[in-house]
Amino acid sequence: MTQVHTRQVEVVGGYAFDVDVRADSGWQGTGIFVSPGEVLHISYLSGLWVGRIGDPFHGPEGPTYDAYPGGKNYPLPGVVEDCLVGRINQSVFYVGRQLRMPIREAGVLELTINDIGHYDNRGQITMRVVVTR
Ligand SMILES: [Ca+2]
Repeated sequence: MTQVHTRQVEVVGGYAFDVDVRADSGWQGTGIFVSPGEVLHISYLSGLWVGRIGDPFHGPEGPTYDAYPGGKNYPLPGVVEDCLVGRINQSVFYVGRQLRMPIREAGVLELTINDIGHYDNRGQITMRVVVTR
């Protein structure tokens, strides 16, 4: 697993991190450990990526042009390809532009693009991850 660049930033009432997620890599460890009782908030800050050279760049919501659901061997099957998805242990979930999710299982947050062919991907996006109790 790749370890991505994570920067801790100051926020009121919790701790927060800005995480760069690359399009040309599979699961990327954020180094952010979450525990039951906490709430995970993820929101889009900046950047664009693409899952195939020549297609229009887009954000973590996935393409709005020529979009298809991910196949059964994708990180999150049945959900639009090239969107941002997350994983804690074996539990995979859609992130997109924004997520608010209570934590039920302790683990490290990982992020990736919902794709299996990373060789033709370009760009990266930056997400803000806030963990509150
Ligand atoms: Ca691709």
